[in-house]
Amino acid sequence: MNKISIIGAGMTGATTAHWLAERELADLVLVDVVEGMPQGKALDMAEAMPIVGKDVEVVGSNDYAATKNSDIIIITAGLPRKPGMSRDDLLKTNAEIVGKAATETLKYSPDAMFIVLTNPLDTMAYLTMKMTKLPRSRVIGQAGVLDSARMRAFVAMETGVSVENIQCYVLGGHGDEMVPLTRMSNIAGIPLRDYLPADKLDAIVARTRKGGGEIVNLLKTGSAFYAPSAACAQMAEAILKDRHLIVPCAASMEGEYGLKDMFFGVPVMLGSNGMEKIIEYKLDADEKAAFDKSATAVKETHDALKSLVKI
Ligand code: TXD
Repeated sequence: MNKISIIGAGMTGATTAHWLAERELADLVLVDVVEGMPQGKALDMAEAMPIVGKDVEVVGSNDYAATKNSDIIIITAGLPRKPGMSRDDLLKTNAEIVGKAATETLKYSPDAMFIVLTNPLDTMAYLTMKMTKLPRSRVIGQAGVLDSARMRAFVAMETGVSVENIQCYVLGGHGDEMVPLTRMSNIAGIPLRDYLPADKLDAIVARTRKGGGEIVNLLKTGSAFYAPSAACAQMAEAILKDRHLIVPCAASMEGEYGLKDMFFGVPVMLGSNGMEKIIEYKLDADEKAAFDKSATAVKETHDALKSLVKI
């Protein structure tokens, strides 16, 4: 059986474990700093396995040693912003948490792939690669699968067509400047722009960009977790099953799309070698401008990180 360890057993971490257990994809370890919590959630999930008929071990721990020999490490550990805390304060705190999680788990699982979820996403994935010094194929950030799924869900709600027929590609940084590529998106092969009137499509694009905020406003405490964790599970499955699945993820850029020394949301191929390939779309002038704007925003956060933490 494969082994996946999830660092941070909060809303996204525990729900990722839930989706993965249902797929009987790997034995699972939940690690958190809160005493008893990962153990309790893991035990509860393990007790559900007889009901769903899956032979999966689920254990919780406060010790990174429990992650030994994992095939995949998923990092969701982090703090949300508290009153009085600046974005830079949060950046520094989460950088310490994510940096430690990445370097500690790597000691126990030197061959693992890393999927990063903690915000600010692109920058935390960048930090993970820098701190672990791993090749870029082994560090992938989750954002685009989620953002694209949100857009697909909104198109399905608008049209009544099955979500399976709807393909959408949301690229760029995981922030307000993300780039929903409507030209590449389609319903059963029909370009979205031909299927939907412009005003409806514009509304879907705007809603996608603010998709995270919409959930935060509704929940009042905490942020989205079902869809983000489903996205992590899909990425982990693509790697373990060597699917060569093309999905938008945050990847380390080495000249693709004219970008370097940064993580950015682009279509990648996921298989047993991790991030196996970056797919380069031919962008038109408007798309390129939107890409550049988003890249500038991501770079700013990368630069803020570099001024706070030595990497
Ligand atoms: O698309 C995306 N990338 C995102 C990102 C979608 C949803 C959530 N996104 C971000 O993931 C969010 O902004 C946060 O930065 C992370 C985790 O979100 P989640 O909703 O799971 O937060 P919780 O429920 O607060 O869980 C975080 C857990 C919590 O249990 C802490 O005790 C734990 O992280 N934590 C730690 N675990 C291990 N080790 C350390 N050091 C640690 N510090 C905190």
